[in-house]
Amino acid sequence: MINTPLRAIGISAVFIFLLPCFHAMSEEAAPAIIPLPLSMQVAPGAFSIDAQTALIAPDAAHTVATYLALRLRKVSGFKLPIRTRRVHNDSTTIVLRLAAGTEADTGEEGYRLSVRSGQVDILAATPAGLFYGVQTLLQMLPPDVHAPNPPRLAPGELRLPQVEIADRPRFSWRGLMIDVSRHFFSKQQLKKTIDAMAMHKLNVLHLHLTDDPGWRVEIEQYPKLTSVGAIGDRSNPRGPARLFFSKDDIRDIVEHARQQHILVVPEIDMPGHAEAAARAYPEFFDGEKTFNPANPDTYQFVKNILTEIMGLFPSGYLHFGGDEVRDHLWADLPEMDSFMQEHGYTSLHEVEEHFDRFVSNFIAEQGYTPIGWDEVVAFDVSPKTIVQWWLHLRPQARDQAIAKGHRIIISPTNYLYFDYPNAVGEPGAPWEGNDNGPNSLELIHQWEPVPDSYTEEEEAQVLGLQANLWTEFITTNDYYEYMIFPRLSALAEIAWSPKGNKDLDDFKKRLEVQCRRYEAMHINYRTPGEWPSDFTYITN
Ligand code: TNX
Repeated sequence: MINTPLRAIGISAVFIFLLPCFHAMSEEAAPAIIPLPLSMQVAPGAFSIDAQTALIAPDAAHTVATYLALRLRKVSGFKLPIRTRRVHNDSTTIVLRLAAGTEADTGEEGYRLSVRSGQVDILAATPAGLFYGVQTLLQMLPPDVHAPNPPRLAPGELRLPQVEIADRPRFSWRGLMIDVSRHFFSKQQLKKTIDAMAMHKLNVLHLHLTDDPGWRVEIEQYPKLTSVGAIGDRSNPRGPARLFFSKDDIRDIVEHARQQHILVVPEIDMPGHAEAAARAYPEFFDGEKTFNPANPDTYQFVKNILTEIMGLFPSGYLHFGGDEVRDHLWADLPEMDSFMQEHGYTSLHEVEEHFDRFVSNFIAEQGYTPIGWDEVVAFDVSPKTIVQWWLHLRPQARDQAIAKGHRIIISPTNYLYFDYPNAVGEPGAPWEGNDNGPNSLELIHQWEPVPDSYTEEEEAQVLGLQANLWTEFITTNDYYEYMIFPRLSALAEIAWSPKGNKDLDDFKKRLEVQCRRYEAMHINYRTPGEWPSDFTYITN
């Protein structure tokens, strides 16, 4: 009787005494990794990177080892040697191993990461898997490791907690689209975006290169596409500047992305959303902003452009748009009647189908995978076409694509449109009558993108997820980053981490560290729950 309360006091005293230590230990013990790995066991102990640490990597892993060595050199000044095998006087080693047999448990992009006191092991089936293991390793170090020019860390700060991680992505397509037509964003800004994507283990950068306000990519056979079509943007239609990427710029962006296992997928939007090209070559258009499908020469024009684009983007994917083909003047074209008669068409719907089928088949015949916005599902396009579902009010389009056997990418407006506001009253696309979010960080993180009703086979047709940054209203780099970050962290987590209950509180705790990383990267992220009142943005 007397013992009980005393014992209780004794026990709680021990707990009160120990709690801070446990806390401190668990802080070191649970690194803030975004996206959350599939499994992670943490134990007391650590691995310290110092001037004596060696990187061990076979030839096929050399590129990833060089990347890691460079990142570590920037923060430490250490020139860590890279060797193909251990030598006996190596004191501590970081071993990168490629083993084809591991594919069964890591998948193509997964990895295992083990940190013990004297050795770190990263094991994967592919260099991409090793690269993601390295990204996880970097997130275990202080946030400054992510700075473009990091300050030198003090010796002892390069400590990795002892962990065993097994990780692999849920989806193979983890993308972000940037619209460089409505407003142009520089090569430097795209490279900065690519670096941030790599930290999040995202792997597709989709560039919306053409639209009504501007044509943003050099095409040698049709120089007016940029000398005329690249003038101005949505805020300043008359320019004066020509804003576009030269072929060298594109090669530079593609290479920067490739080094970080990111594919750059070009979009040439057609037959609609093409006013910039129509200003340059009106002979292939309907008098306004839509390609003229009744002119036989239009098809050669399209083929020549797409051939140059494929030469420039080795990703193997080409997005041909196909969205919002409306307000065209096809019915007024003098050659339309005979075109329809010749093909036995009775509606302009069939004419649009004719065009989309031609373009998707041409892309597929060249060995590229065509991609179209979900409008194309209404047509008999190449079965190889990946359908990108965006119209959240039309889930039938998504389901129809699945039923027709297409692979799909999920990017509905009400979750993954990063041009939509984060919260009510905040900056974002102010489309009137549009269902405009808000697409909050929390909403995205808690969303299950694949309908429950899908069978396993249907789910396998879902390639993955993509967020889209349309830029009608986004005029500055600061605004652009404010809309992307930190929502990109939520996107990464639903695209990479396993299906199932996602712990929002835990995510938000990890996000605090992620925001320190954003600061190190000079990213103008939105502080969750706040936005600066002096922010200037267009509202119409
Ligand atoms: C719809 S999504 C569009 C874009 C706009 C966007 C604005 C899609 C395929 N078409 O042209 O920029 O909405 O949110």
